[in-house]
This record gives sequence, C-alpha cells and structure tokens, in this order.
Amino acid sequence: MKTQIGIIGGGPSGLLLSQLLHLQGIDTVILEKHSREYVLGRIRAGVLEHGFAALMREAQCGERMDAEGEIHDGFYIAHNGHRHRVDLKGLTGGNSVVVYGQTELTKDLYEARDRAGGVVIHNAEDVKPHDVTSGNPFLTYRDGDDVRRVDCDYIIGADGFHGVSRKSIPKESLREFERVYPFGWLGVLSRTKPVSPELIYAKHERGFALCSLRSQVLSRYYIQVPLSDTVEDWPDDEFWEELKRRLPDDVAGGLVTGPSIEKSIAPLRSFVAEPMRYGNMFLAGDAAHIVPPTGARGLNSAGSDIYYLYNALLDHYKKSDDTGLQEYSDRALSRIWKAQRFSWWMTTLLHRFPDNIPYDDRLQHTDLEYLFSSQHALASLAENYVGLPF
Ligand code: FAS
Ligand code: PHB
Repeated sequence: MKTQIGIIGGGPSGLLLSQLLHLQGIDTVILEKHSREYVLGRIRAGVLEHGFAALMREAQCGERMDAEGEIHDGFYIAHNGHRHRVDLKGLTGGNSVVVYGQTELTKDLYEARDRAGGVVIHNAEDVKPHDVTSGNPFLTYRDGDDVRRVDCDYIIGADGFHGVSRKSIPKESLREFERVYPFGWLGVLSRTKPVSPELIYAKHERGFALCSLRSQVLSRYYIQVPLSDTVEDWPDDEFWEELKRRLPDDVAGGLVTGPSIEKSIAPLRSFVAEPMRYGNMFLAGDAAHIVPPTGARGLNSAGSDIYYLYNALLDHYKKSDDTGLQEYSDRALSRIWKAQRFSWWMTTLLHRFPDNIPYDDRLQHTDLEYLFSSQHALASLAENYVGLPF
C-alpha cells in the first residue's frame, strides 16, 4: 500500500490530522492497534479549548459538538467550604471552553473518515516504523499471519504514551522529562444530573475532587486517591460519600448520586519527549507528552500539535516549503511546555501531597489566597485554561 502520510494511532490526534489533510486532498492511512469499539470505550477528556473546537469545525466535524456540547464561560474553585468563580469570558476578553466528551469527538471524527472513505485499519498488530531517516519510510503491521507494508512520505506517531513510535527512536536521539505524582484520579461516570452547571475543582484536606459533566444527564466526577488504591476499593456508595466530604456543604447537599456506568483510576504524570521529530517521523499528542488532567490540557495539547503539523504538511505539498516541518518540534514544544507548566501548577495548587512539609502546605494556601485576591493572577489562570494562542 502507498500513501502520503502514514499515521500510527486512531485516537483523536491521528483522526483529526487525517481528516484535516483529507480535506486538502492529502492522502493518509491510519493503523490502529485496537478495534473501534475499544477506542470509543475509553472515557477521557471533557473540556475543549476554543482553538481545539475551531479545529474540529475546520475538519467539518464540529456540527454535533456545536449542537450538543456546552459553552462554559467560567468554572469554580472550592476551598475551605466556599466556591470562587473564575470568570473565563470576562477575564479573557470573551473566550470560553466547550464541554464535549472526547468519546463523542472521536466518534464524530471516525464518522467523518468513514464518509470520506478514509483508510483506518483496526486491529493492526505489531505496527513498526521503518527507514524513518531515509527518504522512503514505511510502516509494517501484522494482519493475522500476513505482514503488510505501507509506504509513505512521512510517518506520524499519534499512538499515545504507550505507543511504538517514540520507543522506536534511538535513546541517544531523545531527551525525556518526567514527573510522577504520588496519587491518581478515581473517575466515575453516572447518568445523573450534574451537581453544578459549571465545573468545580475542589481543594480539600482529604484530597482533590472535581465535578464535571458530559451533558445535563451525564455527570463526570473525580477524587484524588492513593496510587495503591484500586477500583475495587471504591464501591459506589463509598465514592459518593467521599466526594461529598470534599465539597462545600451547599454543593454536597445537592449532589444527585446513582450507579456508576464507568469507574477507573488514572495515574498522574507530567512527561515530555524532545525533539518531536526523528527523520521523517513526527510525534503528536500523548505519544510526545502527557499532563496531569487537572488543567484539562491533555487533549488540547494534542490539538496544537495537529494544527502545526497540518499547516506544515500543507506548505510542503502545496508550496514545496518545508519551513513548517523543520520548525515543527520547536514550535510545538514551546506551547507544550506552557501547558506542562500550567498543568503542574494547577495540580500542585489543588492536591494534597502526602509528603508535604508544613511550609509547603502554607504556600499552597497562600497561592490560593493570592489567586482570589488578584485579577491579574486570575487572568493568568483564565488565559491558560481557555487555551493560549496556537
Ligand atoms: P490516545 O492515547 O488517545 O490515542 C492513541 C491511539 O494509538 C490509541 O487508540 C491506541 O490504541 C493507539 N495505539 C497505541 N499503540 C499503538 C501501536 N503500537 N500501534 C497502533 N496503534 C497504537 N485529557 C484531558 O484533557 N482531560 C482528562 O480528563 C483526561 N483523562 C485521561 C484519562 C486517561 C486514562 C488517559 C490515558 C488520558 C486522559 N487524558 C485526559 C488525556 C487524553 O485525553 C489524551 O490527551 C488524548 O487521548 C490524546 O489523544 P492521542 O494523542 O490521540 O492519544
Ligand atoms: C472531565 O470532564 O473529564 C475533565 C474536566 C476537566 C479536567 C479534567 C477532566 O481538568
């Protein structure tokens, strides 16, 4: 098989790039290790920066997002029994975020690829990039007993943190930066009315909690848990009781509980691999970087990678100009590190760190006090949360 762009990974990064390039007549093939059902069964991000939403519209995949997604002009931070609202729209001159689940967005992208006759090969086993430093890179994968080959001009590693692309780069050609947090997030999805029309990030001495949503009948909640915990340690009733303990009384009193339809624990890490290019292979999304979900930057960081790659590949094929490809890694990393900083800061601000010394606890408290005493501090939070410019 021959294509222009060979993409490893059929998650949001790979699908969005494939769809954007297709609209410009650039051919792609996606190799995805799992079935579509498996990919769509993962519950992940919920908040889209306005820049990511604009990319979905440019990919002609924004219709359902605009119809079913919710525009949020602000969110709350709860601390010491009180809620403080962060007025995103007022603090950023009119910018907001869209609350629309990654599952739905991925579904929209898959359907668009289907409508366009896009080639997405599922259950592609043992995908491998080859000759990436040559002018003729190619991918191989196993289809049952057969090994198949995809020749391409460029390879995009959009295969997530545990994918093959980053791991295929020689160690001496890659620098990795990582911080692992001493806790995880236990997430629950429930068919219940959300406790609040806007998100609530709660700092509490028992640990962090987050009240989010997917729609007015589908709620998404998280609580910080020790890394040693398992989903089995948290029957629904105990989860709901612990969530209530971490929320202001007036919020806890209005919490509608119900059976969990999804429950999972995600570890928290900050990770960046540099550079995001090796020969004719480019890394994008979680394949190159991971953030703790506190700042809702995970999927959104993938968005700016795709924006830069899309425009660089357009310039290559339409104008024979490779400046964008040459500058991709530096340009992407400049914005990625700002998202890393913001996600680390939000995580450090709002979580209980078991090994904190009392001085650190005071700094956390002071950071929050300063935040709500200064419009400048709030404006800085707000401009990062709605999304820095691409
Ligand atoms: P993805 O990991 O989504 O997709 C990569 C794809 O590549 C997958 O479909 C995988 O099956 C495939 N793949 C992997 N290895 C392969 C191989 N060898 N061959 C072929 N295919 C391969 N972000 C937020 O903003 N908010 C959140 O609340 C949030 N929660 C998260 C919870 C979890 C458990 C995880 C893991 C991530 C979460 N994220 C969250 C981040 C998440 O949304 C990512 O940023 C987003 O999925 C990035 O999309 P991709 O880069 O496409 O990577
Ligand atoms: C979610 O709804 O899954 C969500 C929202 C905001 C975050 C993290 C997760 O910061």
